[in-house]
Amino acid sequence: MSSTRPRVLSGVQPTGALHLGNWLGAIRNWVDLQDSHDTFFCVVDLHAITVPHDPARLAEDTRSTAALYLACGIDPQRSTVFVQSHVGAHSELCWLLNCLTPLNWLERMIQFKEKALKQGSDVSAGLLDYPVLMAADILLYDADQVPVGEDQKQHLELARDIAQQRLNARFGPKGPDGERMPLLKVPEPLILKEGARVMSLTDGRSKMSKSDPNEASRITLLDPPELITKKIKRAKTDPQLGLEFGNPERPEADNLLGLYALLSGRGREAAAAECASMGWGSFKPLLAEATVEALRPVQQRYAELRSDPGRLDQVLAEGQARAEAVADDTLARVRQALGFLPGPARNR
Ligand code: AQP
Repeated sequence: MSSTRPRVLSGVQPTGALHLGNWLGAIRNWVDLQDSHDTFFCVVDLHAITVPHDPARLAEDTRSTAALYLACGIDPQRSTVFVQSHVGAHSELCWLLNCLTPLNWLERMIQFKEKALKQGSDVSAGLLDYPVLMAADILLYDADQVPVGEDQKQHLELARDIAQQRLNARFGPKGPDGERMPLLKVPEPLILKEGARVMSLTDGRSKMSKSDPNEASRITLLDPPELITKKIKRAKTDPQLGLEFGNPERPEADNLLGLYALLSGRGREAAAAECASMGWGSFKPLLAEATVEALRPVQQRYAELRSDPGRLDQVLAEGQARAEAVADDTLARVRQALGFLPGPARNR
């Protein structure tokens, strides 16, 4: 890990079994980033309780998510892998940022409106506050870049506004000419390559999601081969022969062909040529086989990791220590800039 590399931070919520969207849209890209970036990956368990959650599942989902990061190729020697709630600075910076963030900035967040709508009257203040916690996650690590999908662009923009307009412009240390200098780094979005959006197997127009009540809508990374084959067999299709990309009338063809291109390793052009005149009945077994084969090594590594819980605990403890070293430093800078009296243990 070299400190001269741009730093990135990202995470997934432990809100259930990770699926192909989480893998192809996020974690697979993180694996490549390890070659070029200083990488921090956390399991964002504090975010997971912004919607109703089951305490009996949270710890298990947190462990399985962390184990899947490693099974997918995140290397704890090269990346800092940790659990968000293990680093207290996330909650504390979130509070400080809360007090500086205008309420109406949060009220216009699209994800809040969508998720709030789904929950009816039982919407927590935490759901509204989700993007401020996300801003704290990012800003604590002086991240240069944040990998974002379409759905998270607005939240990153908010994190940038909080850093720039509410912290740096108001509380940044004054330079010799009286101008304010940056207190926090303002992160840039890192737009990632193809595979960014995987759609539901039962509706090609909505994204594959952990919270979709219909389990047939997603393939999880731990689904056994028979279940993968069954889900693909039942996936929604259309009456047309031949698979193709980019036809707005055929979102399922676009999605499933995209999955085949990625999971088989053939790439989009070769996959499109191979399947251009193929019927669904021939295509689906091909996609099922490619999916099973792509997930096989991930599932093998996952089983190994889960059979040795001490190893995962050790990775997370080391990750916590490395993350805390950076996060506590940033928090101390912000506390000082905001005028807090240092406590005895914070005498810096
Ligand atoms: N369908 C998807 N296609 C591509 N990328 C996806 N991601 C999620 N779904 C897809 C990416 O996975 C990362 C972590 O997501 P998250 O768990 O923090 O939250 P999410 O985006 O809300 O994912 P889900 O599965 O839809 O979870 P629930 O249902 O719990 O809200 C992010 O980088 C995301 O872009």
